[in-house]
Amino acid sequence: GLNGHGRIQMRRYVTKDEAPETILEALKRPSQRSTDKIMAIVRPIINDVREQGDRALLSYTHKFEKATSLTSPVFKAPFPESLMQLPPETIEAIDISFENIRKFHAAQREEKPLEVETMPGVVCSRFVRPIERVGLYVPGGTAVLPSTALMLGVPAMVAGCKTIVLASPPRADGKLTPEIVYVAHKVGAESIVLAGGAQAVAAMAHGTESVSKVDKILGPGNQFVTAAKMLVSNDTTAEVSIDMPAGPSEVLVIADKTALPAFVASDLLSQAEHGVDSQVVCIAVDLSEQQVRAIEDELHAQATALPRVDMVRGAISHSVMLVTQTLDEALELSNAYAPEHLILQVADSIAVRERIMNAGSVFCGPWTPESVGDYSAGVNHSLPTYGYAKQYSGVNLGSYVKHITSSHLTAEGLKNVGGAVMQLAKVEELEAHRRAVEIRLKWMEDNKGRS
Ligand code: HSO
Ligand code: ZN
Repeated sequence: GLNGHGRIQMRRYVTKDEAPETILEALKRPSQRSTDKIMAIVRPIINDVREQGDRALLSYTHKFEKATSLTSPVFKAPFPESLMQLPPETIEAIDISFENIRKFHAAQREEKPLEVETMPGVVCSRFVRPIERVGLYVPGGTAVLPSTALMLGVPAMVAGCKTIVLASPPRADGKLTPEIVYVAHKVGAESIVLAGGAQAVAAMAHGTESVSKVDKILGPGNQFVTAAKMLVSNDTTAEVSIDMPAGPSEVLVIADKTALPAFVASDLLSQAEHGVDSQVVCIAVDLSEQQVRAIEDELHAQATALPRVDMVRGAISHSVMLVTQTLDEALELSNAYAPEHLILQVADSIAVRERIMNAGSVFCGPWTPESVGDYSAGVNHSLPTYGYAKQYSGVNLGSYVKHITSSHLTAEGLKNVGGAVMQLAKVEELEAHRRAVEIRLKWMEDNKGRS
């Protein structure tokens, strides 16, 4: 159970004493509820919202969020000031974070189109356009997450998306967290959908009487939200894409002898408090029994003093401490695990970072707790989990745009490349393709000297 009172401690393995399979097994993510079961729950919800629109959306919100007083599922901008009343210190914190996230994502813009002359007279180019309408899902649940609204909304604004729809489950009193409304206002959101779960995803994917249909849905969520995103993105009638599959949050900390046990423990705990299904991993490089103990003691002491100690207990119960002999071994394990967040509390963290192949976001050195990236440094916190850092990037400016390529040939260019085109068309027996070149080359021949 979650309410135990025993010592809060990760399972510990000394890698040289174990078979490699044991270590890989220990690094397995906790298994998720079967996707089939989740899909079976989510599918009828999506169908209801698609067919019944607002009526279904509202009734699911009444049922799941207990927000029975809610009579409309959407707030349209401009949002009234009364919905964003906040203490000045919160406004200031949001403003600082907003500005840093804006700066870092604005720097990801490609200022001018890419242009390459592949052969004389054959010019290939590529340019960027924003995705027109995006739907940003901000989870509710055990914590309010205005920071997630920032991480999803600011890059959408920077990219120039025309319609930004934000969805988040309302509180039981039917209201929305004022911080989220303030962020929605700052990023220029068109509307806020007061709904969560599969029903919110369905509403943005298909559109309802009052919810604008979007072209892409981004943002983290529980297994129902993730399943719904997967279903709508596979449904050709929805014409919508998604950012990436999402799983529970994770952190991996690599600590060597230079690391302070108290700092290491604090980073492990800031991830563990997200939820009982969070996973945290600590790789201790060449630490003595006493040094490993020091981290474990700190973990227990700091954990028991936390308000969310029950979450922490759950998370730590399936988390691991690995003690390796070398940094090489630690990096190999970390790259195999592909953590969402990787914290390097090692000597010369910047040099070590060069050797990271798989991770969502890397935090370097003793003065860079994950929390700074979660909120305010400027990097994005919407990152690939569950090992997907092997093939996915976290949310970034590129998540909100698409690239269009273009080619422009001169007559000279067509002469230069036309032979290759005609030959390949011949190989593929696509005669119309071949003739589209031939007819032009012939025209040039016939009109020689005339222009
Ligand atoms: N660490 C979380 C993001 C977050 N932390 C939001 C605090 N608020 C997942 O990357
Ligand atoms: Zn966090």
